[in-house]
Amino acid sequence: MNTSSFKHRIEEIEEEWKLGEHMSPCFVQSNMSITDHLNPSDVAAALRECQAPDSFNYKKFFQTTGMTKKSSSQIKDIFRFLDNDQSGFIEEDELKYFLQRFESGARVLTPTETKTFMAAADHDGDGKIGAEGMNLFGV
Ligand SMILES: [Ca+2]
Repeated sequence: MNTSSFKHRIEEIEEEWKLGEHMSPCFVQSNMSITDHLNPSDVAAALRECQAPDSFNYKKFFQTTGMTKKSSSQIKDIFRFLDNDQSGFIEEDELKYFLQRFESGARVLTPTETKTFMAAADHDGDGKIGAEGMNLFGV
């Protein structure tokens, strides 16, 4: 690769990064698919159970998807998948788009659901879910 085409490639990459910043978290592509870890029909069933706004129950959701039966290393993978910006935490915004990480056509969580979910998982009260909240996925 010569210098000018290398420079061009760098510019392309920078352009892609800029585009990424304006997208909502649910549209940023990840190499991992949630169905690498979960059975697609279980995920579909779990999403059906919480179709109606304010009907989301994280315990029920984790049970139906089979997340409660996963090993701690699989839970870590799922956690990283939900941590869309790779900050090491699941922030309120990422929680809002939680269902869309499982199915892109799913609804966003309502403010009440997001707050309830956050309160249950955010044990140290810093407003985001860190490693301490991972236990939640294994309940
Ligand atoms: Ca994050």
